Amino acid sequence: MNDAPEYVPPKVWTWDKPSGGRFANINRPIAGPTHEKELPVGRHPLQLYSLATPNGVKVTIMLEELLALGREGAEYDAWLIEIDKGEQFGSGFVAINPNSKIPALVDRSGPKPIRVFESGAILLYLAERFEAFLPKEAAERAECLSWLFWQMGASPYVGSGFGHFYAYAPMKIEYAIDRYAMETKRLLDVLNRHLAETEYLAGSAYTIADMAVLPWFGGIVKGWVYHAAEFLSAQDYKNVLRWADLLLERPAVRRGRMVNRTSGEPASQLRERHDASDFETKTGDKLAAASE
Ligand SMILES: N[C@@H](CCC(=O)N[C@@H](CS)C(=O)NCC(=O)O)C(=O)O
Repeated sequence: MNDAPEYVPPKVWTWDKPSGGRFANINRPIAGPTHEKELPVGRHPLQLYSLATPNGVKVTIMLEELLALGREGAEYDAWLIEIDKGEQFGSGFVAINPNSKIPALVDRSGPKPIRVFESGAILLYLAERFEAFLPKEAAERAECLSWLFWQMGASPYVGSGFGHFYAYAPMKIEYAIDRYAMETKRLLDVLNRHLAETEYLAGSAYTIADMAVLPWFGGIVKGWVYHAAEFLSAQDYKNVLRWADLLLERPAVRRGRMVNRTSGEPASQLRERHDASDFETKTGDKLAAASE
């Protein structure tokens, strides 16, 4: 029995108190900038403004994969946007993403800078621009785009639904956790059944669909997203685990996961990336040793 008084919604909702929970300080019901702040610009053609959340990591994995493939035009500066400090609401960031969410990319290789926001759009933009990781053949391309957009539609149930109520909400609400755990498990089962039939999501080739899905659903089964692997019985999703392990062997995936990371093992954190050599010299452990 829950003895808390039942919440009766008023006729009109108003923003009169903080909502509580992990991100209460940055949640607000209006868009637009909260302060003036220009974005820094580095020397490379691509400027990424991000953080190593599952949505951010998709793009850094793609950029590292493109560089590993020898696409020199994919050299990039990765600037850190600390969302818990509200940096996504600075005027410069809002100008490149009116939705105030990481990741956002600016391609400065042409006569006019091109902004791209939404991680799925960024992956597609890069795949088309560099002709990589997006199949050309119609059926495989359709499969790749289907799984890419599946991820974009599915992850809010995992993040804003399951993750929010399981890990971040100020109180544990059984109804909400049940509702979103059920949906997250259903999504994992969709993936697990598909990966019983195919090596990668779009078939025999590794594509942007794998890069998009790995940080969320690979993260759930490997336990680094919301530490919920046991709660969701991750061991049952054997094909998802097989596929996640296959991707995690890729050096570019490992590097991509380090960029703009601000937590975890210091050796796994490269807060900003401005050169390929930064992975050797600028990780958290190296910076700490250098300052001793
Ligand atoms: N659909 C967007 C979602 C991006 C998103 O939710 N980003 C989060 C971090 S994972 C964020 O920037 N949150 C800041 C905020 O909500 O103020 C995408 O895939 O790019």
